[in-house]
Amino acid sequence: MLTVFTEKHRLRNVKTELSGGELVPPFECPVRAEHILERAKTVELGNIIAPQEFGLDPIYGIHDKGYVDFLETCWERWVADGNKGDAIPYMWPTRDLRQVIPDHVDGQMGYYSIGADTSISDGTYEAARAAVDVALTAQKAIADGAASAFALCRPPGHHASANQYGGYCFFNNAAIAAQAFLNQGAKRVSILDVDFHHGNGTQQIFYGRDDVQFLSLHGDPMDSYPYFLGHADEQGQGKGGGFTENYPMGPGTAYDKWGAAMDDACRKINVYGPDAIIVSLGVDTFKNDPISFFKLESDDFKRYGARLAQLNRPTLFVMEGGYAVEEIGINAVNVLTGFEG
Ligand code: SP5
Ligand code: ZN
Repeated sequence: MLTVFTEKHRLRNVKTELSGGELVPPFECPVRAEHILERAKTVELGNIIAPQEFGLDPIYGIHDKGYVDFLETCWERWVADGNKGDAIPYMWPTRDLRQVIPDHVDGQMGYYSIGADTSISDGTYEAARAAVDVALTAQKAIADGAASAFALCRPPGHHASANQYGGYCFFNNAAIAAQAFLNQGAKRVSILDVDFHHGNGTQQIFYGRDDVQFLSLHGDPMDSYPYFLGHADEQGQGKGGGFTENYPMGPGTAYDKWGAAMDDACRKINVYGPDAIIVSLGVDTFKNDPISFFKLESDDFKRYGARLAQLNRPTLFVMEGGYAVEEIGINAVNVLTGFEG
């Protein structure tokens, strides 16, 4: 399987994450991608190529221009305002407040974010742009005839909506790739999100549409980030009704239950009959993940990779989360080798 990777991911390298009331080293850190790349080389997964540049147009197909402009200028404006640390929001336009976009960078951070877990610093925008190019280059390989490809994206994307960042995500790499398939003539695309966390951004982007089916297996939002989306009764709206499927699962969920949900999702994908499948590949379902509560073993990643291969459709893997850094390479690449059989 082809892997697309760029060293530009290292530009995403914030100092701090607000976690548990402290500023800690970020869970989403550069060594994650390096370990996955090393493992792909070790098992000789296939060629590794650098991305082409696709520019801003595919991003504007999914994200608002005001949001993109904000991400491009946030850090320089934050520094110009005299701040020393990473840019972290602290005020949001919640429930009964007005949704007027403020001029000040502090207010815009609140307007354009879903939470405080995602700091911004120098290079964040450029790395997020490069991650989109990684996803689109892998998408193009499939459009050109490859059966599958691996977009080793960093930063991840599935928590980013049309106009909000958070959960370590800025541009929704998987959503942008899905739109590329459609623009090139695909009638239907399925996005299967196996990251531990609900893919709220992807769900929001496609909630009212019938040309992208979104399915997510994740920690029950009653107990887990992102807390405010991902319940089983969210199934799409308008002509998107029935094209969103959520499988929230509780603390301690192991492969017996998780694999059954995966099987059900695969059956629903077959009924939908997509021209391509995008797997939002987070491996934070692993038993040792520091911020998650599922109990998958390393071999389980191979098992569900093999299940995905049975769908027998063009499949684009887009890297999302996974924070057990020592095992992240083995777990992510196990999905891909399991898929290749
Ligand atoms: C792509 C992805 O996997 N994003 C996940 C974002 C989760 N961010 C919140 C993590 C909270 C960790 N700190 C909680 C400490 C509570 N004691
Ligand atoms: Zn996650």
